Amino acid sequence: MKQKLTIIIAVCLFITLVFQPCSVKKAEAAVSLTSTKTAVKHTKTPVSKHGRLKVKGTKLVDKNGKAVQLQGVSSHGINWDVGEPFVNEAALKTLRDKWGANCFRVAMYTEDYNGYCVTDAANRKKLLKTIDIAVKAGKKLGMYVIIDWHVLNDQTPKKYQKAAKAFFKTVSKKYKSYNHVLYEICNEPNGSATWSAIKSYAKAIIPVIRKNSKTAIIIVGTPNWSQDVDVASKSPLKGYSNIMYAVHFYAATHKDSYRQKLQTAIKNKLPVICTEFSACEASGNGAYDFTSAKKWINMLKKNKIGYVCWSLSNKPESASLLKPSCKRTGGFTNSDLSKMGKWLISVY
Ligand code: IDC
Repeated sequence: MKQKLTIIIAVCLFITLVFQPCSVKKAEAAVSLTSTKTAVKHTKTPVSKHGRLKVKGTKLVDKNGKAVQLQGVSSHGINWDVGEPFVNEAALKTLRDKWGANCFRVAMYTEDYNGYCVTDAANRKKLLKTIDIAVKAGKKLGMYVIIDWHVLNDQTPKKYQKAAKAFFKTVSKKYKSYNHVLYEICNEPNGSATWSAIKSYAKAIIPVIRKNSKTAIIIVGTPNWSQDVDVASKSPLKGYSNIMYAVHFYAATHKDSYRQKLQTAIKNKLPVICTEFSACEASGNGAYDFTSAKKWINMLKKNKIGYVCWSLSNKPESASLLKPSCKRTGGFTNSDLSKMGKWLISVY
């Protein structure tokens, strides 16, 4: 009997010693690659869980009226070869399952390098195809997809308003039966683009989308590279539903005074969403300021404001979530991630 007990204890000890370090290692790997618990165990996809999103008061809410926080990743410009290749189902699946993202933003520049408004018909078709790949992948994977009309060099969205109307007519018609598509109608108005000019543009575009989709979320950029949400909050658009306003930040450049603008917008009850951010400088390069970035993220989490990180690319610049050496376009592993990429998934 005593001998039997000794054997049992010895076997138990053996099992513990051999298998425990192994399971600990596995758990560590899971933690370093996946940050949220839900990211590991999807019983339902984000879209099957939340359904069509709505704006209620200042918040984005789901089909049951419960607040939802979007956590997303933005493509780099799909008109660049450092952006387009990463827009595919395998990449989005990794973002959903390993990173904990529930949203993908497909960024299409309007004027910069081969952008939609300055390129030829063949390339425009290719850009629409890339958007379609993102939308279809999002549908299959149950992830929200933001279609972003990426105003930047063009400064004022009024410049290509006619093209924007045609574009949003096309995409809102094409995707009218999909409940996972959101429209961002002007990434970052800047230069002399005033809030009243942006509002006039929004008033031209919103009805075009509403003709096809009565309820899709429409995100409006704000002056000064989508920083002046305080200005927008003093004079929001009237008479429309499911409208949100964009705030963007690059944490090494935009600190307390910019967070203050967001605080003002929150106080004034503006429905805000952060559709672009990074921990680096506004140039997309330079050093990271993770302390400032954490302050932003804490503020966003506290107020349940969604956030989308720039960008899914291996371009050698600080904002890229992948290392320049990453040759994969999907199925990214931990070693493919840049310092920014690793930080991001630790925050989700
Ligand atoms: C940057 C890209 C960079 C590209 C440049 C083009 O990271 O590779 O050459 O655009 O002008 C924004 C813009 C976003 C910028 C990003 C970083 O929305 O297009 O991307 N940024 O500069 N606003 C603030 C920063």
